[in-house]
Amino acid sequence: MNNTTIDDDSDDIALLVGIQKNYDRSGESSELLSELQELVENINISVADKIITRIRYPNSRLLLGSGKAIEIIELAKKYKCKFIIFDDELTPSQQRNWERESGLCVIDRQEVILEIFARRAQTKEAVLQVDLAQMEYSLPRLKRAWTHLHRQRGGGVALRGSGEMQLETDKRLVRSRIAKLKSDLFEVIQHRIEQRKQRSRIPLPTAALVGYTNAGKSSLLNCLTQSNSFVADKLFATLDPTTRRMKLPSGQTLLLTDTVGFIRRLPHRLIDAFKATLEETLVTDFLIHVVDVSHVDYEKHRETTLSVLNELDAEDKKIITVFNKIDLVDDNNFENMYLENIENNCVTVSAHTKQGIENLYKVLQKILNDFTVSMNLLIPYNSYELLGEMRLHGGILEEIPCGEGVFIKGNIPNRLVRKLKPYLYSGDMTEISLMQSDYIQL
Ligand SMILES: Nc1nc2c(ncn2[C@@H]2O[C@H](COP(=O)(O)OP(=O)(O)OP(=O)(O)O)[C@@H](O)[C@H]2O)c(=O)[nH]1
Ligand SMILES: [Mg+2]
Repeated sequence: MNNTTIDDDSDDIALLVGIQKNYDRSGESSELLSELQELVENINISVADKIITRIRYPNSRLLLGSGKAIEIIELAKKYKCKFIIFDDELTPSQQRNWERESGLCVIDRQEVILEIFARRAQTKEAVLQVDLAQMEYSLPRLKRAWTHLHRQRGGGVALRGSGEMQLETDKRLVRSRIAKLKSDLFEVIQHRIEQRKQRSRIPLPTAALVGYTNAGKSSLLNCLTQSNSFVADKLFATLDPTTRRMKLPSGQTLLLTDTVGFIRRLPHRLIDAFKATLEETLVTDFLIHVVDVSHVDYEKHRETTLSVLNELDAEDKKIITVFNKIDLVDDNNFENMYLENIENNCVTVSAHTKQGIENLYKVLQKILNDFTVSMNLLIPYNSYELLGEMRLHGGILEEIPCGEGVFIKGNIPNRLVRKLKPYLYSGDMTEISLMQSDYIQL
């Protein structure tokens, strides 16, 4: 069989297959299959039909029994499908067996997600990360009858015949490309670590927006910071972390970082690949977990995000839960229901209509108060640069120039407290007013 490339083509049609195992919660496979349909449509493949098949034990050759496999292949041919797409992971040999039996391109959810990431990646780092994940995915699959969805499977490595000699050459090429990608990535990551170090010199509290894909993280970033990050009704619209400065009504400022969304059965190699990017999330002071509450599966989405955070060892971070898209939920009393609980840092909002944003400000302020200490300071004129740092932070409540320096009353970030301790002012305000009047008279 010749290697064939699957490109963007309006005639690309797929049959989706979900597997129901004995221990699966009822309804779970059909929810996952609907999500797979959304993913598949995101790469311009239309879905002819979705079928769920029950299995007791996975079959090592085809994952499911051969009778069922024949049925699926016949159905796919009846619909003139180019693809059979499994929601469950196929081993390289199962994938090969399916392709041999059907003569069609047989892929799994992992490969679909990898393809979406490949199409969305914009920055050098994201491109390298996805490229590496795709290479590692395809290395044990080089014997496949069909090429990767990617135009040139092997990322520029032209794959021709399927003879053993050719296979060895292909493997060598892919391995050397993997090594090159790793070393390029190392450099890019070093550069970002340097940038992060520079950013941490600014003593602003930081938070990351995390959550399931399409929950509205970028929309919330735009709503809170009056910026215009890329928002789209697409899965994985954001792949690169974007950081923006946000100001609370109190004048206090914080840095917000938008991140890549999560999804159920996110390929492990992608979590690994994006670990470096996601680490940006982990170095923030706290997390804002955005949940699309208008989605029927929002509870599952929430659990998935929490479990990925767990894998990233971020579960101990303080988390604000923002139930977004409340405008799409019919029940007007919804926000008064069990979800909204400012004490527990849960709020319901709409990034579109701004409903509930005031409550989010309140929760953010409450959290920021934990990162700041209320202080009265007298900064001498020869330490003016400290004043600059405090102004940047935005926690200054009063600033009074007087004879000996500038009197500051403010909420000072924990990170600056040690540096500012020598300038603590223990006198009272009358003295400051007196000093100020002396200063003005001069
Ligand atoms: N009705 C309504 N739609 C919203 C709201 N917030 C976001 N959306 C829509 O939801 C879709 C996804 O929004 P994004 O902000 O791109 O979501 P995201 O979480 O950044 O998604 P990824 O980057 O793909 O992970 C877009 O079509 C938004 O317009 C909201 O509060 N109400
Ligand atoms: Mg986004």
